[in-house]
Amino acid sequence: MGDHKIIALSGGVGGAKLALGLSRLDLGDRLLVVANVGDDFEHLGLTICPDLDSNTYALAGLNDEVKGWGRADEGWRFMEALGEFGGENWFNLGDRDLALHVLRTQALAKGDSLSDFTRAITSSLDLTTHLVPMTNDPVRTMVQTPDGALAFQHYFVRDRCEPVVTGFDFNGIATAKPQREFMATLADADLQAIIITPSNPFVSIDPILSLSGVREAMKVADAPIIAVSPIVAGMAIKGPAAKMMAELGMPSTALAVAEHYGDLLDGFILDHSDADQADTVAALGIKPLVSKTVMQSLADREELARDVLAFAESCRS
Ligand code: FO1
Repeated sequence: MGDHKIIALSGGVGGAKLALGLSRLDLGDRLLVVANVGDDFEHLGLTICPDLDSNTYALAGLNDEVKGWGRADEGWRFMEALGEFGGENWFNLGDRDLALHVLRTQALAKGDSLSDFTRAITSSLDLTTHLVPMTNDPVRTMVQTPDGALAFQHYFVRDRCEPVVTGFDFNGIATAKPQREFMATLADADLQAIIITPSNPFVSIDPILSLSGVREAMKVADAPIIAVSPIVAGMAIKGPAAKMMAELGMPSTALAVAEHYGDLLDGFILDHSDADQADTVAALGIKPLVSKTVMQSLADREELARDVLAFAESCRS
């Protein structure tokens, strides 16, 4: 293979799992993972970047598989002390995880970009996969509810995804510049595939697609655009995607996700349990592939990654 390049658009848990699978296919530094930053927020004076961190920890094998976020082998003594002093303890920061937030806050304060800092961390972890934020500029997802707008982490963690969702705003999106390496790779003649990982379409993928120039650049890119459904048999593997779809008046189906991404897609991968929706996906002009999209083991992650790349190849020809 030439130095074909692959871009994976990733949010939290689901995206990070597929990113890890892709990173194990000997793609070396030809894999670029672009992480959502809409979940980021300032908390206790720290800049927290959950989706960048989920992808960093997953790629480095440091992630907590049970919680789906943060690090394995974690301690919570900081949180205990914080609680004892009456500090805000609704957002759990592990003792090891805290180091990343403190260093990031320090780096940003001295003028480093989020990309610079992320590169410093991934190289300190000897990662060959390139991981970049979708932008270096601040973008903050606001969740609209009947009782007003909620900052994303207030919706997702503090309020446990209970509020009814009526829509989303991505504060800062109009002026945020897409990350340089991301846009350069989209324009790269050797680009082999653009993968929309099985992350939440609304709060993980849409912020990336909403950056100015990104949709246009993806449409003119030489590579096929493949999405993996985050919905399996009407449910999200993890997180509020299915609940959001129901509240937005959409069916909570893989097909509805394909329709959401619409004419951006060349291919869409559904799980075996949703094989009956493949024909309707095809009728949208999107090539369907039925595969095993639920990733429990490391082998599942690698298998799906291989399927995605083979499918992209078949969509290209
Ligand atoms: N998610 C939770 O449900 N509860 C938490 O206390 C929590 C803490 C946390 C700390 C650091 C971090 O990087 C992620 C954390 N998450 C937590 C997950 C986070 O809210 C989500 O990963 C994303 O924002 C959505 O994918």
